[in-house]
Amino acid sequence: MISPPASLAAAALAALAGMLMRRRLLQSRSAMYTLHTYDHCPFCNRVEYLMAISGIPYKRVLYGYGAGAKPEKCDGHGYGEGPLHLTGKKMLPVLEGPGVPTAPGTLGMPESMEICAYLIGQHRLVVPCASGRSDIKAFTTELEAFKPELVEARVVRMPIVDWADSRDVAYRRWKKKLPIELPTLEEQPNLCSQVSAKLSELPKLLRGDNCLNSWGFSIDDVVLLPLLRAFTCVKGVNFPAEVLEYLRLHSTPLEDYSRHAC
Ligand SMILES: N[C@@H](CCC(=O)N[C@@H](CS)C(=O)NCC(=O)O)C(=O)O
Repeated sequence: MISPPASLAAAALAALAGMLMRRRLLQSRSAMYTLHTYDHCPFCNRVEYLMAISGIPYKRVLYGYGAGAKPEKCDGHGYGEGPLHLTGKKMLPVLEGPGVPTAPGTLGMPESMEICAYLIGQHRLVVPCASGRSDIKAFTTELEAFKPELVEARVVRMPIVDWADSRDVAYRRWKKKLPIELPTLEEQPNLCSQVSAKLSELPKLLRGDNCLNSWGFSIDDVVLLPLLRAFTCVKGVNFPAEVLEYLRLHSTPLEDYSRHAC
């Protein structure tokens, strides 16, 4: 018969071994993810923020935005195959990796929130669901309204793979039903100061430690961060220090637009 202290020690050792095995399994799995992504895409950015903040390593594969669009269906815009080989659709993000659930005949999992849900479950992440807070909803709607006029003509000027080919920008303009020719950029001080004023309301919505809720980083943050980040390409918009810290511009693989703001 094993004495109580010896059985306790054996149980502790078994628990430790189990923990180490689980950690090794997670590490080896997570290192094998590939995220097919557009740097500018807010849906893709959700997944990238979640993975970066949760410390899940992944390989980034970026695509030109026009690649995979069929010219015969897009008034002559588009070229090549792009991400079509992944799911048959020209739609990102797509997560690829061992164990990632995929529909028959596809290579990866689409849909940003499904990818987030999968990662949260698979890695036992503590990322609480959306809170439904009405103040966050109002802030998001009001900020989003400035995006077409301030962000659209600037984001396509960011030096990212998404726009490396002039056909990428042309496809974007066609997709957004805008004149294909990019307009000359004009300073928009009025709109910039309205956005700056809106951003100055955000710190009081950040009730947690560098996050929206007191219970920690959550889906509310995953959804809001990409919208905020979009405005970093606009010169003339002021981000309060707390908002800049919240944006974590240097802790994700996303391009830091603020260095190229125009
Ligand atoms: N419901 C999808 C939407 C993803 C989505 O709309 N992605 C855009 C980029 S922001 C896309 O791939 N668009 C392809 C195109 O417009 O050609 C998700 O949440 O992942």
